[in-house]
Amino acid sequence: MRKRIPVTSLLAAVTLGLSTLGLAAGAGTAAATPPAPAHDKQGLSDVIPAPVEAEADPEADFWLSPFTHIRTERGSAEAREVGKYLASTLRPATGYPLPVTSAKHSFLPSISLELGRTDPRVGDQGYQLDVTKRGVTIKANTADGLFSGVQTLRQLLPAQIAADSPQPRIWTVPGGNILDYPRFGYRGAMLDLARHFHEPDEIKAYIDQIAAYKINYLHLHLTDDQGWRIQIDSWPELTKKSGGPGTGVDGEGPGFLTKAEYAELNAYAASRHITIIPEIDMPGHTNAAQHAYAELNCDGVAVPPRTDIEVGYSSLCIDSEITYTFVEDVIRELAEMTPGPYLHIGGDEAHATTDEDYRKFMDRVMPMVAKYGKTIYGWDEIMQVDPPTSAIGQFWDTDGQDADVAEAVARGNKIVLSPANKAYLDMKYDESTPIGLSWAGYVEVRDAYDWNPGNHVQDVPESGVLGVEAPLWSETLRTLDHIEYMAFPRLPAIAELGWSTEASHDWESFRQRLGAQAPRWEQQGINFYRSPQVDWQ
Ligand code: TNX
Repeated sequence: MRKRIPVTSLLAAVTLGLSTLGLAAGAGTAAATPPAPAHDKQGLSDVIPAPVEAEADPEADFWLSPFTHIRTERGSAEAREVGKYLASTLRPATGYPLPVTSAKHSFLPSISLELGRTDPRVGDQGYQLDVTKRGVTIKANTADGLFSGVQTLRQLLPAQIAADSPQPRIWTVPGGNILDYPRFGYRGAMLDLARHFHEPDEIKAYIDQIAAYKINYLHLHLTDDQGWRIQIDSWPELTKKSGGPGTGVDGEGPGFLTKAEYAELNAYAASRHITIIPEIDMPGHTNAAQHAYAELNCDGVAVPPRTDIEVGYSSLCIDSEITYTFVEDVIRELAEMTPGPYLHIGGDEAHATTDEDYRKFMDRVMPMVAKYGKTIYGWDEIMQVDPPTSAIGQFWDTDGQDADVAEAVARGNKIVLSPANKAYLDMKYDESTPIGLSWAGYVEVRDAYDWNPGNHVQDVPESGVLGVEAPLWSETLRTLDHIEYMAFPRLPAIAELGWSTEASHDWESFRQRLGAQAPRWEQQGINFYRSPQVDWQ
């Protein structure tokens, strides 16, 4: 019966809150037991990624109400931003005002975001979340940690919290406490803007989706044979000739990011505690640049544009000085516009460059990255040329071994794991998947989940692993719907591998929790793949 009350205004929401919560007798005490259907309450551990420790207390459930306020630490602008973000995610579905304040109204129920005074295990990304009848307290040492705690809280609320208009219902947060922190500091996703450009709004939508699973890096593959997708002022033909109409696979992926759009994306990502990593792929995958500028070709003749999906045929001209002027200009401008610490220089599949030339090229280019204040990041091939130990290698092999990578790690380099047969979100799920590629095999949800980043690469100990990343190449992808279909549900699998403990790794548990995410994705209109391996709710 209660469900028939149309809640379209705050007033109605207040009325609903009062009557269903028994708050007329005293705000904040929430002593009455609301008649919420029991199955509708989330379990304290029904979270992806699985939390390190969760102890439920069924006597301590908290109900969001029209009186709930969000309290953040006085003096921390960052914590306040997290509070405002939390309020903005909870207001549409609840219709509650949820004011963000730094004042202590101890008589009002609150969600409190506090910095410091944590268990030592919390570190710089973890958090503690305590739910009692009187409120929710999230404690962390950093705003990143608070933001992660907020993502957990969102998942602890019923799925309808993702709706974009007020829902007449009771908003139960299950009682108890959680202590949580990541196994790996780096949990990434990658979008390929070169094969098909994705508009800034689509990228922002993806940022919101991945942030919900505690992904904290977004790698943008900005250049490749088919397109150049980032404005570079000193080489304007790059985007003029290789970023416009007719560029991309089948000539159907036009577009590029202006510097203003790139800055805005970085700011948006930062508001979701995600760091953007830009990639300029070289010395191969460079046809778009060599089409835009004749002088980047050894014979001085511009190459025709390419709209097919071949790889490994292009190479910058290694012995020509103008190549290094070009590369330094691009690295300088990119470093200037990138707040994050990493600059990805690609380095993969340089089959048209000899090994000797590859080394010559990298020996000149890698110091440029350091010169402009960034950390070198590249596909695992860069590990062949003895990069400085600060350089990060992105492992994408399918056979779990690479002697150059193991040697680099032994010297002190760290790697990020993106094995193509596990973590590539552009691989088809099975033979019937309408989009995607299959050169690394089919990757069903269980394939994406059932591996261990800590021992995946032969002779690489867990201490050599910075984290995991799920790349999404765009040869066959055009739209946000396509991105979502390939990322969901595999992206949450990779996110869990990056965050949760090895001891908690359990396919049965994961597939249960994954199935329970479906109503949330439906509320958000996420176009996900209903894998037959999962019982979708
Ligand atoms: C390999 S893996 C590539 C990309 C393709 C991708 C398609 C790697 C570093 N390079 O150029 O887009 O496969 O799955």
